[in-house]
Amino acid sequence: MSINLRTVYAFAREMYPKNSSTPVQYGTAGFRGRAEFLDSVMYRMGVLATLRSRIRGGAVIGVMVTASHNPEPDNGVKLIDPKGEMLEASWESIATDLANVEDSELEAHVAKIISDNKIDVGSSSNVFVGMDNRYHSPRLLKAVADGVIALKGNVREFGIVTTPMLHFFVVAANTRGAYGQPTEEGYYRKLITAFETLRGDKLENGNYRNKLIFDGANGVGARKMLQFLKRMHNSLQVEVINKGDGKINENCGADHVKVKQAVPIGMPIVEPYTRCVSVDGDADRVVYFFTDDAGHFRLLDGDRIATLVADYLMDMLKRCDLDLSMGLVQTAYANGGSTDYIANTLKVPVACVPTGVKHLHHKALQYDIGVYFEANGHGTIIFSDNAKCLIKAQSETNPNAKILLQIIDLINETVGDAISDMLLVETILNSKGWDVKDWLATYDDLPNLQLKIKVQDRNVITTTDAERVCVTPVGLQEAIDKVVSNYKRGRAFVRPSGTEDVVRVYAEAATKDETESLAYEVGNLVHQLAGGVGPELIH
Ligand code: G16
Repeated sequence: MSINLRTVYAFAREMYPKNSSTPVQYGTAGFRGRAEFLDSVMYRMGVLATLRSRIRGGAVIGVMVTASHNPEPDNGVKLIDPKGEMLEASWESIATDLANVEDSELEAHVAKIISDNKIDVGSSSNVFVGMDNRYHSPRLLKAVADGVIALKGNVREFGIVTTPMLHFFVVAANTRGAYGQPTEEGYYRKLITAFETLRGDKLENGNYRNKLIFDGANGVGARKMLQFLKRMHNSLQVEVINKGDGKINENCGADHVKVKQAVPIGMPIVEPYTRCVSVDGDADRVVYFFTDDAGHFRLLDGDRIATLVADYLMDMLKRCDLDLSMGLVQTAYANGGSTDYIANTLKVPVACVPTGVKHLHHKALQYDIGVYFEANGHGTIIFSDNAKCLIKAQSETNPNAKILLQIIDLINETVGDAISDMLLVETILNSKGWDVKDWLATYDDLPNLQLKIKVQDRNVITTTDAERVCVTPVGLQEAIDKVVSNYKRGRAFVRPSGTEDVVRVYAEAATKDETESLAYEVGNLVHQLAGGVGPELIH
């Protein structure tokens, strides 16, 4: 196959010219920003995915058009490597450079990527693309597809899917069906079969009730949850809210519920302690919440899911008589209460890494069973090949190992998957006979608060030690330390967001009032020392 790189430039000039001179950067989860400036980035990521597939011997690469938890005017793109992981770190800078070159330099730049990486441009290339339900996503998806076509790659469009569905399709295709069938039906079938086999006819148990409210954030997660329900055999009663009538993520969804610590818009009046779930705009994160009988909002976030799952899996390993290493991976956002519980009660090794699923996933691969969750509800569990082999062998004689095999099938190991995670939580709560009260009673969260600070250039903030220590601007960390030392059980850190143009502040302390005061003190320090813009600190 002969490829004329002139085509890459011609397409760009005619259809996807670069319309912004503001540099863009491959951030926490790919590129993100206002949709009107992303056409050229999308086209170029189609080009890059095609090259990436070629360098990986024609394995499928995924490109997901989504801005996940961001507001409606934003969009973005996440690249998925052949094993379902986020794009390899060394290619992030290649992606950033490619996204920023001028149109006139594009042809030469692509030629350089090809020669630097010794890519055989005549070889086959396969790219899967999917999108969320933002109104600008179809336009941007077409730009990605044209990028693939410009380099004569094969493109398969999946339309509107959740991010974790696309990860699933990529891995299913690259394992030639061993992981599942690379179709929507294949995805539903695998998860529903595992869930319903685990549940059997025991729909309720102890304090567990078979009913929940599902906040779909007006995103693709709502649509797909409805598809799940159509195919399930009444094994779970779910009332879906925020199905798509309002704006994506606006006053609803996992990010809103977690950060604002408040119920989403559109909540029906429900009995106290009713289990409620919120997912984000592309359904790769999930948090639980409920309102108690005093009308107080209570959150069960990613830390809670991680501890519930780790506890359950440890118990299952004992029942299976298997000695496998298990580790739990968190980020600096993990509540101090959860970290104490994991280390001192569960006695599971716990690691802290920088924000971003790519970091957590990478670390979790070091264990036989790696449980990773960000506090915002983004996470999954991964089982090594060794663990899977041992569990399979044990399942010949041990019924618990059979259950564990179904649990593995229920989990989307490729990436955090809100619906799969929710089905897993439901399975565990059911098996324990727990309601949300029992779950919440496992440990106490420290009160915590997040703020967003607008600054001129968020990159003036740099961090180390898994983002817990701020390196620049010089003097900021000393000032934070001084403030924190005045608060009982106080902890705070600051970091630039990799998905929004803000600096994030996290604070926790012994009481709610102290937490608020600490967060605002640290927020003011950022505002003063890191070039704050505008008067307010945004909660
Ligand atoms: C993405 C990443 C998450 C990260 C979140 C916020 O989530 O996948 O790992 O926690 O962004 O990142 P930041 O604080 O850097 O803005 P999503 O759900 O938006 O794709």
